[in-house]
Amino acid sequence: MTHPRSILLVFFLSACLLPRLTRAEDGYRLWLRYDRIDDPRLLQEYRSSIRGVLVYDKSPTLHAAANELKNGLDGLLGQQISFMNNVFGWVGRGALIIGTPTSSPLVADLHWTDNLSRLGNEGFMIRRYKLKDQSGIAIVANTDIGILYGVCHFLRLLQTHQSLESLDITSIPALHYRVLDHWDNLNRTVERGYAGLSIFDWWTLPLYKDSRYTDYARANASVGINGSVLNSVNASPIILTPAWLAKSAALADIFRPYGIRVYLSVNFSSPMTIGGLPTADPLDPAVQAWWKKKVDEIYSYIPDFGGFLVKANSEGQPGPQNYGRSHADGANTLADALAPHQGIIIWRAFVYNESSEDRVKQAYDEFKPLDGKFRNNVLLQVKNGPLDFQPREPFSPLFGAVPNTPLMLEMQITQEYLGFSNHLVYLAPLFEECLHADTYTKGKGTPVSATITGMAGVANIGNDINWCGHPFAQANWYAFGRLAWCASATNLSALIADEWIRQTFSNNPGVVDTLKKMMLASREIAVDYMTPLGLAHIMGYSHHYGPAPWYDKASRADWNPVYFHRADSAGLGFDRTATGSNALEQYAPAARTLWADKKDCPDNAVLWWHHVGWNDRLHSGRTLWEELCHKYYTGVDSVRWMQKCWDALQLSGIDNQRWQQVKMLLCIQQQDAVWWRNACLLYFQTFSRQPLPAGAEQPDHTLAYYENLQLYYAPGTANSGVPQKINP
Ligand code: GCV
Repeated sequence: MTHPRSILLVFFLSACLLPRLTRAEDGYRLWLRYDRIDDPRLLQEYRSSIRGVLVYDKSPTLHAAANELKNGLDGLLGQQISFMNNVFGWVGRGALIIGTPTSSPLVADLHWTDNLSRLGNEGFMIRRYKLKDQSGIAIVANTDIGILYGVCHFLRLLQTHQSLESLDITSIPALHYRVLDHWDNLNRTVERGYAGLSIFDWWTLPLYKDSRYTDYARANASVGINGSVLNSVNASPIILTPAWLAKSAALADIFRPYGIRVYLSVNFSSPMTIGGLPTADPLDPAVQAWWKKKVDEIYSYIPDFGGFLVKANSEGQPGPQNYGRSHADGANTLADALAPHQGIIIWRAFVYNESSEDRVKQAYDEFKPLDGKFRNNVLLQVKNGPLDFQPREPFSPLFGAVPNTPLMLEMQITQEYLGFSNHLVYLAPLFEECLHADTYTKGKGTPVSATITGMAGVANIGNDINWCGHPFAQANWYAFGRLAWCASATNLSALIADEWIRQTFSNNPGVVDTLKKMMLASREIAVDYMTPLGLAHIMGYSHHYGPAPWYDKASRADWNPVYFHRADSAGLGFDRTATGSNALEQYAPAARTLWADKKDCPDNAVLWWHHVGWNDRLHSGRTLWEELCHKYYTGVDSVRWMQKCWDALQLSGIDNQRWQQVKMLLCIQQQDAVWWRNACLLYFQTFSRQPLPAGAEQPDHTLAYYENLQLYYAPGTANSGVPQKINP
């Protein structure tokens, strides 16, 4: 018989151990986790610095800020914090004051007018104050949304265990537009989405307002995202019908207090498909009148509607060229309809036709001559690289090349070409590589970040419980927002990873250190096992998941991997210099010098710019073939290193649920990295005719095996959802 004392002991031990071993954490809270601070000294410091909050939450936005602060402080400090609304009242020691000089007489009493004038409409300050012989912390801004951003930042300081001793923070967004682009279809499939269905449940909107919409808005506001394009750029005209406008309006109402404006992607043929007109010619007066009327109608539903995002004459989408008109003609007609309401047009520059011209040159050729021909409320949205969101590609030559046209930089947060939501790839280094690349368009020191007005990120969000599929994919949403806010600052990837880890996983220095190392290395690791040395677009046709460098069956040449790598018996790579397609010429002369000479070109870009002989030596000292093998093998080894790092964290305090998830996902990543390495090396070996490194792990299958692997899509979901591998 069990002795009652041993039962007690079991209870006691389970109470101590269970939270450590089995505490469940499904990832829903993202980085907005407000668990009680477990460092007693810090908890004490925070509790004595924040004894109460004075806030005048008269507006929905201030109300949202106060709510966030209350949830955050109650959770982090492990006690109820009193919130007071008294306008003229008491300021006690440790009172946290939040407000604008117009809404709060206390803030006006601080006399920080000079500093406030620098903050603009969205910036904030967090500082220590002295008032009526009392001292404390104040979060101030010129606007209510500035206050919400300041509150979120303040909570982040607490979540990441920063000292509040000598606070003096001024933060102003670097870019005006910080927008998420959803590629969500109206049937809730998500183009290039790998985290379930769309979070926007169009069937139950507008009456059913899922609390998830508010959590989405909170998460975005916490990193300063201020716009959301609700539907895919491959847009259904239905989005502009009254029933769907009512649904979008319901979302806009929920997002408004959080500073998020709603935008819609529109189909250029809408005047025909839902308007019943015989044409969508942008210069036809009836078409122009239709757009004006439609836009007026939209503003009757959504008074602060942001505007339209348009993919025109690209990948089968209709556009002005269907009627012999230019992109400027098309954009300007829509812009004229939006201008009276202060709406904008975001016109995408992602265009390429079936032509003999190098695909990466086409967007520049099309849009450069149109510089200065767009209305003031048109922005051109340019992908980070001239091709299509590859693991690595140079910045697009359009940055800095159209000085009279405001630009949005489009990044892909969803990992279409980077292992979907199966692979751990932290994208901040990729985003930063583009933001800080020197275009030289106004002389040395003209980074991409200095040529843009906004940033758009193709969202990686779905209705999976943890929003993004892979627990680490949340970091890419987070990093996008933080980088869009601070676009001109450099070396932020580590800092942002640090913040995200502390908020999402743990403040334990060992955990932070290990995860940061993994995250910072992960993008280069993916490049190594997928597309090293400047290779690009050698993923499987259409789904873009695994390797298929051999593929040449697409209906268009520039959809085939063989078009991009140009392997032959002499060597590998696409000559884009003057002896080849001369895409190089589209860059400023000083930028070209980085890549022009094969001998000087950095190894990581050499196959993008040059056709390199198999036995040519690279900067590493190895021949091209040796270096290619080295990179693919290093990629696999590095994924195994990530697995070891992760395994070592099992008892570090990371919850078991997410620890198990990531462990299994890393197994998939390891398996896929081996697949990439074996398939690519076996294929390129048919051209190099050289052996794989002696003593290295040999492929466990033949090239024919890899070439015949079938990937299966669920019917009707092409480009959305994860393909299944079927062995031949
Ligand atoms: C929305 C790539 C993707 C397409 C995407 C397109 C675009 O080609 O594969 O799914 O379509 O980019 O950005 O418009």
